[in-house]
Parts: sequence; structure tokens; C-alpha cells
Amino acid sequence: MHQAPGRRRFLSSCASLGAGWFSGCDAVPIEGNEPPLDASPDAGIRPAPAISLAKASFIRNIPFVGEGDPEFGVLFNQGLDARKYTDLSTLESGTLDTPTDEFYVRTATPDQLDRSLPWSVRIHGLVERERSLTLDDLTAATRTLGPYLLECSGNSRQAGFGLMSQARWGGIPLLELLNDMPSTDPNARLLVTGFDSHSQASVGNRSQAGASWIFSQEQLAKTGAFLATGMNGSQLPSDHGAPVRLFVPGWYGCCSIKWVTEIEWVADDAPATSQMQEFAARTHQDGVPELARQFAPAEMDTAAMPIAVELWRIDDRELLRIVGITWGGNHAVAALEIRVGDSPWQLFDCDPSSAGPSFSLWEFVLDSPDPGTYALVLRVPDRSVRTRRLDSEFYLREIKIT
Ligand SMILES: Nc1nc2c(c(=O)[nH]1)N[C@H]1C(S)=C(S)[C@@H](COP(=O)(O)O)O[C@H]1N2
Ligand SMILES: [Mo]
Repeated sequence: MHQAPGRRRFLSSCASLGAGWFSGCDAVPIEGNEPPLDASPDAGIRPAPAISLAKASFIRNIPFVGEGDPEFGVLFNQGLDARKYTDLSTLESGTLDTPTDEFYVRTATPDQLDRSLPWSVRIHGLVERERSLTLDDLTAATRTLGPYLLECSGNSRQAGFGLMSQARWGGIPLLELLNDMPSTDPNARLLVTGFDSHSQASVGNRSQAGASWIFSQEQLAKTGAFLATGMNGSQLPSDHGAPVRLFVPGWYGCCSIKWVTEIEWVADDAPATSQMQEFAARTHQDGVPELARQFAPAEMDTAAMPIAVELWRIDDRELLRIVGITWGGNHAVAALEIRVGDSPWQLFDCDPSSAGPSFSLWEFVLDSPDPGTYALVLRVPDRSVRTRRLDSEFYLREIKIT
């Protein structure tokens, strides 16, 4: 659970953002800005008046209810069923990266993985000559990339949405690495495979072993997909795919194959892998396509959710401070709308410099409603932005005011 002093630090830091997009900042003339209202079909939604917390006192945190009370930052279960959830409530301006040991885990190091032999990544398939990349080849070209967030497509409210974290990565773009070993077929796709042999199957076979995903060259170029050997300035830890994992910025975590062992140039009409089929629904595919090329990019759409709610007071006036994040999608979103319980949608500005593959933080302050349980739902006023998970209220959270 985060503490109020940290929040206050965050609050005072917003002055340095300059642009004044923060509704919680002192003297921010939100009404004077021109938020992108024209795209909203709901005529009549006007920016909510900015309420300053400058003279208010922090009273307490208001926890989210109905989320199964997960324990954060602790690894539980094993192999394919292993999980660690990230506590997103602690994210603050300037520290949106998750410390490595709190980064979420989906599948821990396979117990069959033998790291005593030197690691290499086999490059084969539709190439003139097969090759093996050594770890030295990879680390020699490694540079800092990101920050980029990763979200498991199976993230859930039950898990406090804790299957999502952000880090800076040490890596090298995959296409750059393959520059001097192109395929003999200009339309070839790349099949990336990771080690995934576990002596125990997933309980109830909920997760299948066999991690691999097929990408077009265009998808790898557009996302800047890279092979990572480092995380937050240190070596990549075992549970996150050491010695080398794939990372695909902006796509769901299931595509970011861990413990990469081989990369194969395959024909344009290659069948989808079992992993692609397993994750078809969770990556918003139309049914379960047979061929890899029939899979839509597994992109995370623009999304937003509250990560912390606080009660503040000025004299007799009680205020709620809602802190949240936006992420995903291909363009920045300059405004959001929030609905608290049954009350009307309220529009507020958020960081217009936010980028899809990394987190951005926002806050909204309102008068505290009467005691009761309230759902917090967000949407993007610019309806040209694709928001499939938001549209289904996937990221709904509830608070209880007592
Ligand atoms: N080899 C292998 N790679 C894998 C997986 C796996 O089970 N085995 N899980 C995928 C899924 S579903 C997710 S969400 C991410 C999680 O990465 P993390 O544990 O580093 O957060 O790894 C992906 N890569
Ligand atoms: Mo995942």
C-alpha cells in the first residue's frame, strides 16, 4: 500500500511538468484549455472544474473492493502456473518503472532448463546458411531501450490488474540482428521459439507449454521488437527469460517469448503456433485463425484505469483524489472521461505526451460522494481511438465510501 507522503511528492512535482495538464495542480485553468471535445459524440460533456488539493489534508487511502485481495510482489505456484502480481498503486511520477523484483511474472523458469551449457540462439529455416548467435554476439550490440510496459493478456480484476509492469530493457532490435542473414524469401515471416519444458503440467491444463509466435517483418519493424538480455540496468533475471527473451513493445505479453532458443524464417503461409491459438481470444482475434498471417497484431488498445484513490479534506469539504494510468494504443490521448457510480461522465485532461508502449499518469479530484459503493469507469472522448477493453469495462474498479 502506498503512503501519503509519496503522493504529496508526486503532487508537488506536477508543477515542473509545465504544461499544466494536471487537474490537481494549483491554479490550472482547465476550463481555459481547449480539450479535444469535438470528437465526443456526447455533446454537453464539459471539462470538470479543477479542484486544487493545495490547502487540503490527506486523510486516508480508499482501497479497491471486489478484487480478491491478491498478495503483491510475491511469487506463488510453479512452472506454467507461477505468478507474481505487481502493486500498481505505488506508481508515481518519475518512477513509473517497476523495480525488477516486483515486476509481474507469468510462468517461472522451467525446471527442465539447463543453464550449465553455453546458450545460443539458432537462426535457421528459409536462409542460405544456418547460424548460431552466441550471448556475446547479443550483449556486444545491446543498448538501453524503453521504458516499455508489458501486460499479460490474461490480466484480471481478480489479480488487482497486477499482471502488468514497466521496465527499461537492455536489448537489440531483432531485425537489426538479422540484417546480414536475410531470408531467401522476401515475404518470409519470423518464428521465435522459447524453451518451455516443465516437468509438471499446468493444473487443469489452463496453460499450455510451447511458447512461440510468428511475426511479419513489417510487424517487427513497426514495433521495434527486440531481444532483451538486460532489465532496469542489470542482467535479465531467470524468471523473466534469461539469458535472452523477446520483447514486443505495445503488444500483449504472450508474444514476448522468454528463454529464446531459436528463430526460424518461415513461409508466408506458415500455420499459426499452438501458443498463438491458445491466446487467440485474449488477443482479440476473430475466432482462431489457422495461418499466422491471419492473426491481427496482438496490440494493446488504449486503456486507462485508476490505481489509487485517496480521501482528502479542506475544512468540512471531503475530496476524492483518483490517481490513474493510461497505456496502450498508437497515439497519445490528451483527455479522458470518468464515471463515478451513476453520476454523469466528467471530462479531464491527461498528459498529452503519453505514449502507447509506456505508462502515463493522471489524476482527477472530485467532491467525495455519499457513503456507498461506486464503480469507477473510464473512456476516451476521442472515439476514433480503438479501446476494445475499455469498451467492455474490463478495467472497472470499485471503491466503498463509508
Ligand atoms: N517460454 C515462455 N515464454 C513466455 C511465456 C511462457 O509461458 N513461456 N509466457 C508469456 C506470457 S503469457 C507473458 S504475459 C509474458 C510474461 O513475462 P514476464 O513473466 O517476464 O512478466 O511472457 C511470455 N513469454
Ligand atoms: Mo500472458
